[in-house]
Amino acid sequence: MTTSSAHTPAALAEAVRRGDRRALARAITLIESTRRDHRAQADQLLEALLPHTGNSVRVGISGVPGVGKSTFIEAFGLHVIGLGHNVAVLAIDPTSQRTGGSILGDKTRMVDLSREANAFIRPSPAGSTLGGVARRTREAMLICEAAGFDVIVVETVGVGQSETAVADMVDLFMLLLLPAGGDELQGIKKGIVELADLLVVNKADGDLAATARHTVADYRHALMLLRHGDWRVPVLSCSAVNKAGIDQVWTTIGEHKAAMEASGARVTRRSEQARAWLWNEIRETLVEAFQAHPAVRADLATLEARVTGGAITPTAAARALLEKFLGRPVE
Ligand SMILES: Nc1nc2c(ncn2[C@@H]2O[C@H](COP(=O)(O)OP(=O)(O)OP(=O)(O)O)[C@@H](O)[C@H]2O)c(=O)[nH]1
Ligand SMILES: [Mg+2]
Repeated sequence: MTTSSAHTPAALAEAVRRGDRRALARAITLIESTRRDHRAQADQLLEALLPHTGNSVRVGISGVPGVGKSTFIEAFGLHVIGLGHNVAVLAIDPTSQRTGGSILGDKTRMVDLSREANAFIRPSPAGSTLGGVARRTREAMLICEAAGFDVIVVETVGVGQSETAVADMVDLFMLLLLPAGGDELQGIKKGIVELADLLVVNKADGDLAATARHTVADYRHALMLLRHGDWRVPVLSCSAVNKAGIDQVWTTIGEHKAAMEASGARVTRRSEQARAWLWNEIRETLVEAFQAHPAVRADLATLEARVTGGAITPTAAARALLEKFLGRPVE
């Protein structure tokens, strides 16, 4: 990224708003960069785009590996594009570094969707912390909105903390389920089902159709009392491969949007998310500054070793390091 006039944040923002695909990809690359000068440009870009964000349905999708997320998102994306929408698919995958591949590294499996002019698919950014990855995905979501995408899908793999990060940035968090027994049998981590605004049992086809019906009934029974405000969490089924039941998922997302708008919950949820985002930024930035501080760096390894060796308490070590960082005694 250069700072020649054609590439100033203001010019880039304009190009993004015009719907220029290369500008969109470049803008996301800019916000993903960890270089300090890029960060300053990214902040200017986001500031210019911010007034043009917010006009989308933000949907989070999670589910254990193999549940059919990619297949579902392709069918869902094509359905929604058929109705005249523009769909952006983003991903949060904190595991991608370890496995060396990204959640949408299998982008090729969304062949039909990636060929659509009204679709934009972006793999998960690399990152060392979930907070860092989530921050960039959230900003990518805003950029896509400014570029005119009115349906944003944020995908994450259902194996841990990332579901919370996704639920914290979308209007509706949807969990895909397998036609099988309860949460544990499905490999769903505790607490994840409670995050969901919508449950969808996928693979309701062929030999699995009957099991899918039972799974729907079981979850409906188990979730009888689960409400998010006035919203009672629906349990649906679909077959992503047969593209069956996808329309009902989209209709339900529309009902959720209408209900949230009518009650004011959508505005509240988004402003609470913005507040939480502010505090995440403060925490992330503080920790980065702390770790980069020369006096802290000089002593960090030694103090860490003394803590793990049991020679000093974590509290005392933290205090000693914080005093170096702040340059004054800590109360
Ligand atoms: N029978 C049936 N199979 C499906 C359906 N949806 C997906 N599958 C199959 O399930 C397998 C996994 O599907 P994916 O879409 O790759 O699942 P995923 O959740 O994206 O998996 P990861 O990317 O590994 O987390 C593939 O073999 C799909 O063909 C469905 O509706 N019915
Ligand atoms: Mg997948």
